[in-house]
Amino acid sequence: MSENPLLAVTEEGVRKITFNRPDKLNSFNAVMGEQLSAELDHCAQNAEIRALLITGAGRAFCAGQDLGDRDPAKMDGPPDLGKTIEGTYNPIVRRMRALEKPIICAVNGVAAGAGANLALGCDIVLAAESARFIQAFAKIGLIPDSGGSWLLPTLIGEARAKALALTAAPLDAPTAAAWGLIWKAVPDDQLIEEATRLAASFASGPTVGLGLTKRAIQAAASQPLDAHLDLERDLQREAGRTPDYAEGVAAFLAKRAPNFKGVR
Ligand code: LHQ
Repeated sequence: MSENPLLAVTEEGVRKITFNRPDKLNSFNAVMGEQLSAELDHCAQNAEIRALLITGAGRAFCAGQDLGDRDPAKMDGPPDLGKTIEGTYNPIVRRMRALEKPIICAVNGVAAGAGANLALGCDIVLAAESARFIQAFAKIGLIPDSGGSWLLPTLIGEARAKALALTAAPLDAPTAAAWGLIWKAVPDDQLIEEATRLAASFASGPTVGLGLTKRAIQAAASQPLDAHLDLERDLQREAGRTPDYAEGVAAFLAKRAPNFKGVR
């Protein structure tokens, strides 16, 4: 078994997080959950980190919960999976959505169960053309979690969401992109290069404005346009006061590249 189930390194403003249990298709265990939560807190608290890139080691992205760790046959009574959701998956999804920095997911291979939905909860999802997304829950009598039953209909509509969730049929990455479930499918050998390039561009971008953009887009699902216009006003007010707005305009007018600092 791999020594550390989660690898993390910061390079030039990008925190790269790698799920690292390749022999178990990076299926999620308790240690990974704790480490990912701690990582997301670390990224929130450190100003030098301006973008995140999440990927998996080996041939899979993540096969969801490690089912060996949640085997009812090894338990005294019926399991309380709600406890696992409340203690592990929900805090991670909430942290990912609340983090006002872009999170790129490079789905390098199969993404199943909670693994698929953790990927879909990221801000920009790139996937290797050979990758597949599987709402595997139906095969074991569960429901899509980690935000899946919200993300799927929100991203691709009820008809496709229900079909994927009820059949657990694998969805190939090019179709996922064509349906708007993810941003892009890219040739396998170009995935990490393209994701890294994108992360680097965010790490030298106007971080505060990008974070407020994320907040605005996420708020759309929960309020009508009228209320949303007020939110846009408030967030634009905040963005307009950042040094990066002044720098962006100055660079544009001087016909030079901007030098964003990513601070308030
Ligand atoms: C695994 C796993 C795995 C352990 C592959 N666990 N070992 C939340 C709350 C609490 C509890 C329940 O769950 C949740 C959320 C969830 O995520 S539920 C959904 C859990 N995930 C799944 O049901 C997916 C299970 N995996 C699969 O269906 C297949 O492995 C896929 C389709 C992902 C890949 O298939 P193959 O490419 O054919 O690979 P494989 O099945 O041969 O797997 C390779 C190894 O990885 C194998 O171990 P072994 O020792 O035999 O080589 C698998 O047992 C292991 N593995 N997923 N989730």
